Amino acid sequence: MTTTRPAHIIIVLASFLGGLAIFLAAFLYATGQFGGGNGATGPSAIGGPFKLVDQNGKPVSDADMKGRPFLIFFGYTHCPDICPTTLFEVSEVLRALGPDADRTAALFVTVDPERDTPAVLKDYLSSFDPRLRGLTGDRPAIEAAEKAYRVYAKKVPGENGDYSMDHTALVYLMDKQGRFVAPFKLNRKPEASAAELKRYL
Ligand SMILES: [Cu+2]
Repeated sequence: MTTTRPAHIIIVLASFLGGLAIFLAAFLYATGQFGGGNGATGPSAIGGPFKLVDQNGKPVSDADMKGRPFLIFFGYTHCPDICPTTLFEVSEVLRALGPDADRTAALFVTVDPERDTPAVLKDYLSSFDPRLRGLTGDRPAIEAAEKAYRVYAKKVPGENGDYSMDHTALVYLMDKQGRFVAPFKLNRKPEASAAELKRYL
């Protein structure tokens, strides 16, 4: 008879804690402090509309990506280490994909549009796989893309008016419908990364 009461309290407590956990996860996600990981990442939480131009001045929007899985990551050409390394690794994945690379896309979106014009991106990307597309746009267009992909980017002043950019360095894997799948792992053989990407073709 008395056993129902503690059980009831436990259920109430459990649902309260569950609710709290969901709220916390949503809060961290919304504020961009959630670094990824499986389970808590909703399918539509990352990704959304963007309207930018590539290194050849050609308009590129989320609608152009429909029907193909793609990788998208944010950075800037003056980045000292992470961006060039990521661009190199993604180039290796595109090479490993062979002809299938044409059925995917790899988008490098600048967080520094003031310096990264299409011409600057074109010159910079000439050192990497030619199928990489560098995207830029005006400040509001870049900020809209950053917001859609929950990307953090902030200017850090340096010497003599120079500056660097702090930014989210995750590579996102998006499916054919433009939905977020998972952060894309690059610390493995390019063939393994290519095989994962192929599963979404
Ligand atoms: Cu970078």
